[in-house]
Amino acid sequence: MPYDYDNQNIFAKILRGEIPNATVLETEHSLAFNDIAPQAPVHVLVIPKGPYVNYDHFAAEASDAEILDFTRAIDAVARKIGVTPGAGAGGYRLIANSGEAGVQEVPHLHVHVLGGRPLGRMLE
Ligand code: DGP
Repeated sequence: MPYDYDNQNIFAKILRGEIPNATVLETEHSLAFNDIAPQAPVHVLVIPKGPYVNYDHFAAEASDAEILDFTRAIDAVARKIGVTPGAGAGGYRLIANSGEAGVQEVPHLHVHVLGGRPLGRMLE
């Protein structure tokens, strides 16, 4: 299935510098910034710089370098904001909403990094 990337989505505008963001970390292929509507004391979004709609698209078409960079960028963010398990804050949760049923609002792949408080059980 071809992936239809919308160049006007809000994260594309952030990547082009058309909308400001509170950058947490930037790497060659990834950008991390604070969520505008935080759901926890720590709520960072990590996005690949490439035009990928969702995880499905990214996994299918991103280069190995992009995938490695993105994977490591998520870990680097957790370390930088001090939520890695054992670092005091007690860990974090990663969420990548994908598609309609996943209630993905912004059609550019993003991983939510949530932490800074006990997050409770999500899945029973
Ligand atoms: P999702 O439902 O997974 O697509 O969540 C999209 C997230 O993006 C949501 O938590 C709010 C955040 N968001 C939306 N617009 C902006 C924006 O302009 N700047 C920032 N920093 N975050 C945004």
